[in-house]
Amino acid sequence: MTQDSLIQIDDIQCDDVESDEIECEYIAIAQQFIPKNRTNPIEEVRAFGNGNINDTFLVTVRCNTLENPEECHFILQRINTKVFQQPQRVMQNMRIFTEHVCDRLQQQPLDRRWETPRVLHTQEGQDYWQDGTGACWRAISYIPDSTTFDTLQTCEQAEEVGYALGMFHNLISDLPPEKLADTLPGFHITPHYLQQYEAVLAHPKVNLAESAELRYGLEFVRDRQSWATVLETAKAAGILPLRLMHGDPKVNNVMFDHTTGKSVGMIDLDTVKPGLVHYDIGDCLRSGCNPRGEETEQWESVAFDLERCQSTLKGYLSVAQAFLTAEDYTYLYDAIRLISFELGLRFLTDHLAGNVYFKVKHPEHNLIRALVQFKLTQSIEAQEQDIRAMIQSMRSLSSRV
Ligand code: GN1
Ligand code: MG
Repeated sequence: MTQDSLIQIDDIQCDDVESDEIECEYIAIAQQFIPKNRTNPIEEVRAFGNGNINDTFLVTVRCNTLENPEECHFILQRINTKVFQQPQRVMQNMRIFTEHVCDRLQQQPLDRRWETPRVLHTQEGQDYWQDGTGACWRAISYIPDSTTFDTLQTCEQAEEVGYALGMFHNLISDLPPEKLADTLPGFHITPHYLQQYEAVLAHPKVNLAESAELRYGLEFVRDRQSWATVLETAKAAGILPLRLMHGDPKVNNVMFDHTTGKSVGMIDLDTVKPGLVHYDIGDCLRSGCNPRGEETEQWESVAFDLERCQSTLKGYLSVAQAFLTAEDYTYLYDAIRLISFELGLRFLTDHLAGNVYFKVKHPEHNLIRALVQFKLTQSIEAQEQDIRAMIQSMRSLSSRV
């Protein structure tokens, strides 16, 4: 917890916990989300996960053995309002989404565990809370007995990730896209990222000749600019329909049950909004089929794993073949290639802009991240025929298209 995240609160109540002053500030914030009639003290607030945008904490509340384990922890997040400039819209989307999915599951229960994170209200009944500095905080229920993985170890896990995304899309396939607001205009619109890149490139914060790595990145983007409009062109032509999407279905946003090892839900719902399911499929595969993970320093050895791709698509299509059209299949290969390229482009732009969007641990962090995604894209391109053949054979197994 950093000094610059100190918050002004008058009545901090943490006499009965052993905590330093800063933790005490966080406890006071977490307290805002505990109903007034619940007297259980907060035991701990600690940093949680590896998010690149929001700050996330796990709150532990003292519980007795009779209490529902779900009540013993919750997730506290400081919303990055430079990125999500209208947090009320984010929260409104989450509420509409959650209500819809809960209703659906009540009417058509699944034969396996599936959880949806709930928004917890403040003591005043609001779905987020602003502290004295204007920072925006929200709380979300914690899915008990579950865990996430930054990289996948097995094809079974890859299939479970695919199933989770398919189930997620299935559960919102009957919620009209216009019911949800656009919480992040331009998100996953590749031509928009190319425009930002060009603008930053005209006034870079780094020396463009600084390294061979940077030159590789710049050339990589230059050679693919004309193709990068592929999904937006298909969307504008009405070939690919606007649907609701998760927006950030990387593998560590899929929760796995501790005991069964099965996926039980998807978290990080900030970017659930109208878009293309292709953005999600591409994002899920660029994340799950890179065994080294997106944070590796060994970017030169990054490769796209075809077996995991097959398992993920198998899991996804086991649910999604019910709603995918023939055109949807046609664009799957481009989606896989595009979203890894797009993320590389976003990281590279942020490097050139002086690291203003994604959190970084060192000045070259975004450059290395960009190279990881570009190497992955290159590996996808080298396996194009195999990936297309795999998609074709899975498509012919589906009776509909
Ligand atoms: C960001 O904050 P996080 O890690 O959930 C980003 C995603 C990227 C991801 C890459 C709103 O997500 O688009 O794929 O980093 N989210 C936003 O790790 O830009
Ligand atoms: Mg996210």
